[in-house]
Amino acid sequence: MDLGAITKYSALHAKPNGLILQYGTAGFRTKAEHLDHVMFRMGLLAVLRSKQTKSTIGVMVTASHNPEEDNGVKLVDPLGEMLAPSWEEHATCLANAEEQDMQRVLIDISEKEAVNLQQDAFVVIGRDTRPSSEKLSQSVIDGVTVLGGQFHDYGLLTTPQLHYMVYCRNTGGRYGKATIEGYYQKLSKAFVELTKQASCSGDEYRSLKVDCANGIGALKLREMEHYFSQGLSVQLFNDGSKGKLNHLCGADFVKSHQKPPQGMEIKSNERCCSFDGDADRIVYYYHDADGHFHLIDGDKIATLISSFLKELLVEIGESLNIGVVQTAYANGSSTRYLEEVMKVPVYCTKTGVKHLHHKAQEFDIGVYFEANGHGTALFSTAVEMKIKQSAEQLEDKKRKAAKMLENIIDLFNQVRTDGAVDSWLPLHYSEDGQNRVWAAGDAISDMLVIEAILALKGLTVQQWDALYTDLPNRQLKVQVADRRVISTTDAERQAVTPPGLQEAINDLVKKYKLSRAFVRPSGTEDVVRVYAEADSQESADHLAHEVSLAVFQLAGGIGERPQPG
Ligand code: G16
Repeated sequence: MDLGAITKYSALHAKPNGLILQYGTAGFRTKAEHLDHVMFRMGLLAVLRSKQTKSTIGVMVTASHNPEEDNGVKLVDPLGEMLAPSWEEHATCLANAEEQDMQRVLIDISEKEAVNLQQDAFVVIGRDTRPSSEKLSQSVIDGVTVLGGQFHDYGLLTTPQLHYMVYCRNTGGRYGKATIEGYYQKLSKAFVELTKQASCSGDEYRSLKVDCANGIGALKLREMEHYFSQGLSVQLFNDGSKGKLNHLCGADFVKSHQKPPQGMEIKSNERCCSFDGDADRIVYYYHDADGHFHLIDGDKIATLISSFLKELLVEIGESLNIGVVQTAYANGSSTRYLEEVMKVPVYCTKTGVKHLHHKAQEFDIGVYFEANGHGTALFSTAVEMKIKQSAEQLEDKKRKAAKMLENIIDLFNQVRTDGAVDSWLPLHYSEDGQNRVWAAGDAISDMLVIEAILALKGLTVQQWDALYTDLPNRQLKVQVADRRVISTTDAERQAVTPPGLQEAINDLVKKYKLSRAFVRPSGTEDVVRVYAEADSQESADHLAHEVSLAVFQLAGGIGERPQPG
């Protein structure tokens, strides 16, 4: 370690005195002007992680659904997964070390993690379309180079595309080519193969309107569309040519405001979807003949996918265990439908795909989606092996179903292991010895999976929506002086602190039918999130407002008191 060079460069990326940031739900996020030092230091940390794992590590510069003025950084571990929790702690320590302590923290991490500093390091970098992203990714590069790491800067990418690049590189190209064309070809091939088998291929199934949140999704979908145009034609809106990133559009806006994005004309019963700012989330929606807006969120996406997978397994004659993982935001109706109608076990974890992913790994097939549209399906190595054998051996009808399942696995952007992962990965992290490797939730791949399933099943968007009726719900944000005063338990469904808050919520919930409410500090924005559901929209709105007032009073609200409606 050339400590002199690190000190010199670090001074060029100096930390504002006293600024404290946490590695939150999905990395660091705050106003872009506060992030230069964090980016430089995450470049350093990525080099250490790369040396320790003898693998390529990814650094994505993005603040995803946050406003354009924010930015952030997510680190990607060797198999395309989120950074390991122990390294999240290192990241927080390094980002918050005052200038004079930075070297010591760096050395501490190297010693604690037994990093061989002589080992080569390789880091791949991607960024979203925010005005601040290019400069901030240059700060990452400064951090990488000052520690002697090699790097490849992919420039503009969606977050899932960077995950793809990381595991392509760490699997020596065996999974796919670590290029943007490689990604387009891999997903499109699986999609086109699948949709060829669809008997419903009329225009209704072939066209989709996509709101790209004025973000990176627009650029990438435009580059990709001709690869899959045989099976689907997409019309892009909010493509960044005029509007602001995530402003009045995008998956987060549509989900939390329960209304269509601006800048998109929707005719009745047209199928539409929205990506978020870095294209790792997707939600669907449509207007019915009476002009009412219907949202189809991550819960209904999980239901569609898990029911399709279950049907395929029945056709193949395999009884493998499927589980669905949700968070506290999952609509009560979705949980009931999955458990009571589909007879699928459902589990609830804390917010953040890293938590859902972990739980989903316990099943042969684990489908996990947050209500906000972030999710995917995981297939164990055992499933992949069985399906592969079935695709080769079974009689016609079963073979067809097995082939479909193989294509679905590819389309989920999941690494197919052929059971030989050990021999070609420098390091793997399987906790149960099953060698599972994974794909991140990816709006583009999820969109293609959903479109393929709808076409194969001959389902219209209205029929999909009609699987069950969502309980009316409302999400609100409350500003408090320090959101860390709120701590939670039971997968974030109960508040532990501040004292009295949970009791207040319990009393409020009792006033409404079929009601539920919870609060939690956001891990990506400086707000407390409030969720409420009840038997009518009016009740859900009232309950959410009353809970917001309780948070404001008991958790140190700042600014204007929450207003009704
Ligand atoms: C990130 C995480 C998601 C999480 C969301 C909101 O999404 O990847 O798992 O649901 O933040 O988290 P919070 O409520 O803690 O702010 P994205 O799309 O912004 O990266």
